[in-house]
Amino acid sequence: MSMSLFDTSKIIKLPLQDATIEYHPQFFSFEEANTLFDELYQNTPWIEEDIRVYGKIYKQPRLTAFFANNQKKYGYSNISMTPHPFSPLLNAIKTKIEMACETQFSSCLLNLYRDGQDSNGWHADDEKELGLNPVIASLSLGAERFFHLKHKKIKTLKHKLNLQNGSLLLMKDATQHHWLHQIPKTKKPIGKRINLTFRLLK
Ligand SMILES: O=C(O)CCC(=O)C(=O)O
Repeated sequence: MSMSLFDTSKIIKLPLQDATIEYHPQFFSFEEANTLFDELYQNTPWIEEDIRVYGKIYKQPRLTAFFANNQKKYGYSNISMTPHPFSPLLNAIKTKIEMACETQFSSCLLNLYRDGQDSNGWHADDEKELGLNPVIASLSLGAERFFHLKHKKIKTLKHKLNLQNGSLLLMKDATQHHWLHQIPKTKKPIGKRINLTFRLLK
């Protein structure tokens, strides 16, 4: 598919203390985003990982797949993911995002939220291999889901935004140091959502 040029006219900077977060609502048009969703949904080697919570094993409440341009494994929450090589489609998405945010990425974690019962609990993207102040570029495709943010120390500082189909969220500077984020479950009947988070693993 051909991808439209990046439109800088609509970038929303979230006014949050101790964070640098930009939201690009229409990074991809709805039409492009729907095509990307279908291709990634069909052609990604999705897996359902086991996670350990307080010594008990559960199924992770979403499917995942990990891609990188090297062999480095990525570990979080007792999970160690071995990368697949980037597909031409993922490489094209990566290049467009790299141009937009003037940052190079080495890996991409894909999450598939099958319905409102799939979720991603409170966490920061602060694994050691991401280094200090990582740039995390997070692309949303498919159903809209709420993205919650809360400050680690100042309990009154919270924010939520609805991540729309085709949108890109950029988190930079000390954001991961000061803030946690989550995708909560919802009882609303909603469709599937794919999220791609591009990262540079050191
Ligand atoms: O699905 C999302 O928008 C968030 C994904 C996320 O936080 C992660 O993979 O670390």
